[in-house]
Amino acid sequence: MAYSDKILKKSIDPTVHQMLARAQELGLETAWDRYEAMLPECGFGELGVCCRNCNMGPCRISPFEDAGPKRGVCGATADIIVARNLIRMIAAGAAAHSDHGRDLAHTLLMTAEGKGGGYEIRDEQKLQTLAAEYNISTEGRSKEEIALDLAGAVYAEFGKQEGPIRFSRRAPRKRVDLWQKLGIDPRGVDREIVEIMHRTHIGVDNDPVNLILQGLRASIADGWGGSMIATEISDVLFGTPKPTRSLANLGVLKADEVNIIVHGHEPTLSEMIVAASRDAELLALAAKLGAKGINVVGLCCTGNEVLMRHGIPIAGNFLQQELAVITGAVEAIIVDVQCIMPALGNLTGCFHTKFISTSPKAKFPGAIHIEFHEDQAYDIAKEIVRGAVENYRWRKPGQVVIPDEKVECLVGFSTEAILAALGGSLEPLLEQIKSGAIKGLAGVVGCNNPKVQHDFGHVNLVKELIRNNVLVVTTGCNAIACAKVGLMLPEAAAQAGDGLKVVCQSLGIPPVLHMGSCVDISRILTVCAAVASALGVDISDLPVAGAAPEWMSEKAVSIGSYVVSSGIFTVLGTVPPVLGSTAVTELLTTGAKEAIGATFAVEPDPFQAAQLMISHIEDKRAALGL
Ligand code: SF4
Ligand code: MSK
Repeated sequence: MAYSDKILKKSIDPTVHQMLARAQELGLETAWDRYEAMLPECGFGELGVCCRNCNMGPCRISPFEDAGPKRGVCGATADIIVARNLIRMIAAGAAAHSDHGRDLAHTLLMTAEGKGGGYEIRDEQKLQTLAAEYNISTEGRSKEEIALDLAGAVYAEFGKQEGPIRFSRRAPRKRVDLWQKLGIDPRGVDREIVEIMHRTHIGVDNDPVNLILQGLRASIADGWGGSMIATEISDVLFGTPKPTRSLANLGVLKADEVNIIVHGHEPTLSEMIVAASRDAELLALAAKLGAKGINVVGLCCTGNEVLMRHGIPIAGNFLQQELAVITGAVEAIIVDVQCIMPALGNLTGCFHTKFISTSPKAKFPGAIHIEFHEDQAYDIAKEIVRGAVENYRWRKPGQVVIPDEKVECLVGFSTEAILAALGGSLEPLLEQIKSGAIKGLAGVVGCNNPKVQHDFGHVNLVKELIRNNVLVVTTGCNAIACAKVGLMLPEAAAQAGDGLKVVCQSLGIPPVLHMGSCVDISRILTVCAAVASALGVDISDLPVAGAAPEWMSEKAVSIGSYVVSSGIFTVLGTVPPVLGSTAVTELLTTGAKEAIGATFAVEPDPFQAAQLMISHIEDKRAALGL
């Protein structure tokens, strides 16, 4: 079918074209329509120069040299306002990741106490490793006893008032020394977030550099704290991902089965929904109602969690959430926290789809709220799945339009799985980097954003990197974009440069490795730290770069900040709201290099972005004498 230019420009994904045309036909709006209705977006907001931090304002600083106010009522300049706004974004992003980590610690605690309604400790090896890291004795103790102590220890990290957080010491010594020298070696993430909120209150910290440093400190507490705890404890509870095959894109929805979408971020609920979907009683009920089975699929990072661990198919990334509902084939979309559009309430009301919220922290207009509690996890999950199955009878087959596209992928590349693929040690990877077969590593992550063509930046940046022998590791919505175009198949090695191609072919791995959800960027930090320590250098010395081509969330601001604070040059594809301050912009794009050995760059064109990353990698290779 031929689609209008307007539709084609919105995405490179054919399922998006098809479903946007379908939305038009049905008179339904999506994020793209709402984005257009928002134009022109507020110029003050785009520049980051609007302040609402007290009720003498709102104040906005004129970007014009010769006209308009240059100070807020309190005297705050554009530099102060931009810096304050930016670090409040970091605070929100770090809070989201870290609260996710805290919930996992809670689930571990409940499980260890025997109150985890269906959860168990699946990766005892990782439990032992983490216990050793925390100096928890394991000798002659049950896994529950060890888990109880571990849960207590990681819980305590969040509110730690003084002293380092444990996982931050996974970073190379040189990096830790630098953090200490700059005064940004973080305490517990809760404390760092509170301090951001305090410092950005009217009349507290009014030094842009001092403000940004606190933002970096909170972000490090996220990356090397809250997020890393989320990843590690998820692995203990649900198993560390191993390579597994699956499918990606809207074509994973099935015309003859009950379709259940899990969407959001935490694995706690989705793990149980997957388990409940295999319950014999519910399968029998589905059959009785004429469905051939129960098909659970994922969206966004909750989807990534169950994709990585169970090979549950992934229906799409952030901007596809509404499109999945518009297929008319979804019995229930079950959500927990983060990246869930409140628009789903209205939209699901146009179909038979049940929109079910489960977290006490995240309620939505138009949603049915069935609160999830870990101590009754399986029973609640079963009730939710039962509701979805019973809803199958209300599906209107005439309203169902499911795109055909679904693409195979090989996922599940946790740090441990990468090591296993390499034969148990990093040495073969280091050898390939030293020989130049692999030029370096790139972490490409982040969201979708209707400001740019959906998936265009993600896919083209990654293709360009692998073509130039850069091995790509990915998480979040970039990972889903790559899976949808076949970049996560070992066969995609054919699209890589000669050196990377041979390495991938000999190991049987794709040139783009799916490392998990947004919090699992902590896995990328762990790999970089291990490589740097093996070479006796800092992370900032490595031929490594990061990118978020289509980012939109505050979590992405925290991620970018902790990645740069860890010494990794990072290219953003959409512009952060900082351009209203030359001082802050210069600090982030140039000044940070001297202080922390890495900077941000902003480059919307993915081909140019790839060049920036490749030339950075080349420079680092040269400095290492490679
Ligand atoms: Fe205006 Fe200052 Fe209040 Fe911000 S803190 S709203 S700049 S008076
Ligand atoms: S889901 S934070 S849109 S990557 Fe993690 Fe995707 Fe960004 Fe949400």
